[in-house]
Amino acid sequence: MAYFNLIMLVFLSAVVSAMALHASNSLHMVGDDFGWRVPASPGFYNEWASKRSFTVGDALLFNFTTGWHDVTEVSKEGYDQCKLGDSDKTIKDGPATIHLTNAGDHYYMCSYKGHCLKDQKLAIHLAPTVNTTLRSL
Ligand SMILES: *[C@@H]1O[C@H](CO)[C@@H](O)[C@H](O)[C@H]1NC(C)=O
Ligand SMILES: *[C@@H]1O[C@H](CO)[C@@H](O)[C@H](O)[C@H]1NC(C)=O
Ligand SMILES: [Cu+2]
Repeated sequence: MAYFNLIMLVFLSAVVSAMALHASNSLHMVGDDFGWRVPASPGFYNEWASKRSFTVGDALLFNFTTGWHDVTEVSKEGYDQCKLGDSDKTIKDGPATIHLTNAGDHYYMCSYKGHCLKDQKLAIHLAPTVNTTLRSL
């Protein structure tokens, strides 16, 4: 009987930690209700980002109308200069969800002419995941 209880306890703690792990993954709506388009003020998206924290396992939702905008992850250089690199992959269909898997700095821009220069671009810092499975044992 005690053995059975122990098994149940291990099982339940596994379920709880799996839930904790899942709950820590958030979907960030880029620009909130404004969505992903040319902002009215420069620095709009980085101001949005500065109020949030991003962790591996999270996702970004770029809400835009297909044919009006797009989104590409670019290098820091590409971000600074508003230029796509040769191997950069543009997502043309909106809304677009991008899953965040590698910790570190990530840069995004719209490739429509002039949009990035008007600050339709975003830089985020992605923190490594906290291993809640390990913590709860
Ligand atoms: C994207 O923006 C449109 C227009 O503002 C809105 O109706 C729609 O609900 C948004 N999509 C998501 C996934 O939030
Ligand atoms: C957390 O750590 C456990 C035990 O080392 C490992 O099995 C599991 O894959 C890790 N989970 C993540 C999300 O890194
Ligand atoms: Cu655009």
